[in-house]
Amino acid sequence: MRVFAVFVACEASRPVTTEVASGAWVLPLADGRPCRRWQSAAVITSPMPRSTWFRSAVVYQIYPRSFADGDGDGIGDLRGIIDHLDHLAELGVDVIWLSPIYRSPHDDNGYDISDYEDIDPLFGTLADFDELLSKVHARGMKLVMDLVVNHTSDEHPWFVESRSSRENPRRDWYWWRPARQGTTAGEPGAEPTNWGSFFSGPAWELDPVTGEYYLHLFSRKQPDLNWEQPDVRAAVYEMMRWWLARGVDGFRMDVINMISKDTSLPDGIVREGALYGDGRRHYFCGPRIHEFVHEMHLEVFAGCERELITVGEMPGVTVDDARLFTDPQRAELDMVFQFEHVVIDHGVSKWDVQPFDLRKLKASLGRWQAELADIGWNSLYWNNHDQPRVVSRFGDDGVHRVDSAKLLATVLHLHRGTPYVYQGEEIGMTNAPFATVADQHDIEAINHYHEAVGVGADPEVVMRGIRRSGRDNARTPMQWDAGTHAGFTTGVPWLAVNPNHVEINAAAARADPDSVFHHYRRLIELRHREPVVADGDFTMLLADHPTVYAFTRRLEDVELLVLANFSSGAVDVQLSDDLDGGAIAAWSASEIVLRSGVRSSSGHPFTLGPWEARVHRRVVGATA
Ligand code: TEU
Repeated sequence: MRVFAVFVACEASRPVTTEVASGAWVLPLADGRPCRRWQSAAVITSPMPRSTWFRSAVVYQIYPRSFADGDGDGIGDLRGIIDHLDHLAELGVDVIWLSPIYRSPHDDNGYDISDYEDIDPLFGTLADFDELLSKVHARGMKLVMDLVVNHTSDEHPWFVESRSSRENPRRDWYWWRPARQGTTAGEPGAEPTNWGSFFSGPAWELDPVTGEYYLHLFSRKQPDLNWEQPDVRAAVYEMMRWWLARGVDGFRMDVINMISKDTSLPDGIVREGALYGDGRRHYFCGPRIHEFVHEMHLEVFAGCERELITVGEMPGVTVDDARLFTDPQRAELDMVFQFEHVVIDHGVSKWDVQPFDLRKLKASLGRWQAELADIGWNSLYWNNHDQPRVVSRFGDDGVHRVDSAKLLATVLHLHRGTPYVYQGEEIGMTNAPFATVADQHDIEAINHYHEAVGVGADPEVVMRGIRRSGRDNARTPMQWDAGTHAGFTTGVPWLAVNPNHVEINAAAARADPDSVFHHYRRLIELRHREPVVADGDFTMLLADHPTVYAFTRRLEDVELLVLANFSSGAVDVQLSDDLDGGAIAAWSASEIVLRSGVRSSSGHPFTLGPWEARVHRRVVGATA
């Protein structure tokens, strides 16, 4: 780590920047002699340029509650993860991201934390965690924690103190405001702003003890921290350093682009038919967001010489924002999770599902590839614990389930960026057949259901939206085998296992060399083997084709051509007008390094069968 001292000896003088040994005591020199009259000094550490190891890495996300239950209580835990590390080692992933395992009342399944430095007994103990970490490292993998610091649980001691009285020293660790002027606290519309919460209802909760409202962008049991308060930031950085010192390899940062709010707290626009104002423009990438994220980098990561990874979850982030957040020169984050490609089938809301349009998907992903080509870095994902299963969403979870699952993997993993595999995606798990709201566990869907039906919506229509978009689709227990409860637990699962586990399960997939599981294993191998996959330039082809996703990757003289047919019918791919002529000739001699799906019998080199995907490789200039 390099350390620079910047001294301003006196007003007139130009600041003096001197590189010094880290940790050394220094005194400014004026005219060569120690000078005691210096006015101000700043020590800046220009962080070491961070290694970009993550570019050829693949991350596997575990949702501990649903991964594997080691003690039979029906809820997944750390023991269950330890018992299944071989599954991940065989898949070949490099990093494991754990959704929250900290002490929590589980109002939002752990994204409401009451103690950042302890493991929830549901999941195990700190000793179990250390055992897991050492076994992950022993297999050459890394482990990333989920950092949830936009909000805490309302049972976190910080909030318990803060709500205790208006004079409490931690009062401004959260956002407290009196009722809107001219209103009486508790009346509808008396909330300080008209913002709606992501989990339905207003984003402000009146606290009877002090008669003031506190802000909660998510559930009322998830009060937002006030990052304007430097002590809040210092406490968060200290907690992060504590986990780094314990050996973790980085953080996935929950809604991190919401930590800076417009402190004047203006009302949001009320869209037609909406119950509340849309406050997002007042807290998505707020005024001090880059300052906070950079400060976090300097305070937590700059001093750490281990290879770490940081990814910020950022609903609503734009490519321009992402270029700033992920530009290594700016020392902020390695990558962000953007949401554009996971809202392309959203109508007025996520519950109003629109038909899938491949051109829209290509337009969005193509733009992120192009815009982060020269600066920054992309994350690549279809699934996580908040999104419905991609094979049911953009693929075909019926007769073409296996082929469409493989195709979706090929398309995603061959883009330029770091791929994320969500548990169950590697065996082609699908959305679940939820009948009624009683089958739901997720606070977002349950609150939405009651709010919508409460204002007269048809319950079946609301349930249809939840079946398509609900987060519980991603949270049904991992399907390990065809046995009772899919081998997830010897107890009663907290959420029903998808009945299709009889067919779709890890044991069957690992035993079948042609399964989705082994396709993912080959894709990950390809990324580890071929530098063009990690670093090759991306060029979109056939952007307007309604069912074919086609692009090239090029690094020096190695080029890949990826072709994927997002339909159940065969399709002829006309490439020539996209490449410098003679495309067919140029590629038909190429080697196919990965293929999945039904080959077309047409014999035309570029006819793709239903849900067929291919990866061609050629060395440019090499003659056949
Ligand atoms: O998600 C933030 C977020 O954008 C989602 O809540 C999203 O709005 C919704 O689920 C998509 O429909 C993060 C976590 O990933 C999520 O699980 C938490 O519920 C949320 O933050 C609050 O911590």
